[in-house]
Amino acid sequence: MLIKFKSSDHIGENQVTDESVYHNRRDMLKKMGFVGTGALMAATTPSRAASLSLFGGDQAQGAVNPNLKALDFSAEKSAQALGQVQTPELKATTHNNFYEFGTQKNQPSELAQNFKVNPWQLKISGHVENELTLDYDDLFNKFALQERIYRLRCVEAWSMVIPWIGFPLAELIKLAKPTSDAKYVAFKTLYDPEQMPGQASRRIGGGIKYPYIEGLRLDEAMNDLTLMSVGMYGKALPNQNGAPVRLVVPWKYGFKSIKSIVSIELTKRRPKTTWNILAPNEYGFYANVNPDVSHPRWSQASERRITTGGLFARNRIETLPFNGYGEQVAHLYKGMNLRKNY
Ligand SMILES: Nc1nc2c(c(=O)[nH]1)N[C@H]1C(S)=C(S)[C@@H](COP(=O)(O)O)O[C@H]1N2
Ligand SMILES: [Mo]
Repeated sequence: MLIKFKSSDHIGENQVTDESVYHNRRDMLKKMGFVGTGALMAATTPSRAASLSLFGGDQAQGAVNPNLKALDFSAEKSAQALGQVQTPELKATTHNNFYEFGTQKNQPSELAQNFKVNPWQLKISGHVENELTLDYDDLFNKFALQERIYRLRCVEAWSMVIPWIGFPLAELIKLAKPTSDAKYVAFKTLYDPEQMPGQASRRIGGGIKYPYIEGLRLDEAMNDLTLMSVGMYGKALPNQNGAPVRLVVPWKYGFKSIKSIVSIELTKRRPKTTWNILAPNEYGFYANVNPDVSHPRWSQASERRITTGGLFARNRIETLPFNGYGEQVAHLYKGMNLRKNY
């Protein structure tokens, strides 16, 4: 049975931390002596908070994963301010799709623990005037980081609400200065079978041809919703979620949101994409969330929202066109047949 989700539950998630939360955070940081050191000075509006926090403290998970550093966002509070049901951090970091570290949902959080994400190099190339390479620190310092609370809808019909931290992909692309030949953007995940057991073994990696590749049309890439994420839940990304940098495209099925990116290439032709190569009749290039177009093997009309569960949790919800982000993105597909271009 389908249960309707309150409309207030699916608006405003793309908004960022509200002002009161911002001030609370400032107060907290002030108490800790960070305000005035420059850590918050980049924040011009509540939605534009500063880049890295200077927290040196050992966060609960910091002891487990040396890559996790605290970012200066109060994710929990901002979600409350927006009155939405956020997926618990523990779920979002232990129920993963990252086939390079195994096809079982629990495998990436176990098998990615020693993955080395620093040093890192992300190269932006192709039809650009300004080729550039970002190193690990650039990912956190070159752009003002923002918090974006987005729904993530996997093509397998489960979904989460996750507070990401990152910067719009558009800012990076603008810096690279695309030429008039640039029509698409092609992304590539790291290829390193010594570190990624799924790349070394067909059995562990699900028979995908690696490296994992994805792509967007340039106008999709430039949309403000399209995020380069370096963190979640107020911390740097855990390895299993795509550290040190991953894409988040909230109106498309999760497989478009490619993890641990080493290359972004501006291209003239539409790039090939991993799941489309594997099963073109099941996974298209566009992969816009669409309740009206079933996967050949299951319906996409509803989804299982992963929350805390519990007595009052309404876990089965209707899937919305463009995952509820139609207002921001439907215009990109005007005149297109979305059944054909799935
Ligand atoms: N490189 C790479 N990126 C990937 C995947 C993958 O297997 N490899 N899985 C995708 C899929 S199917 C989903 S649903 C999301 C899951 O992101 P999460 O584990 O952070 O929730 O990552 C996407 N990005
Ligand atoms: Mo997915």
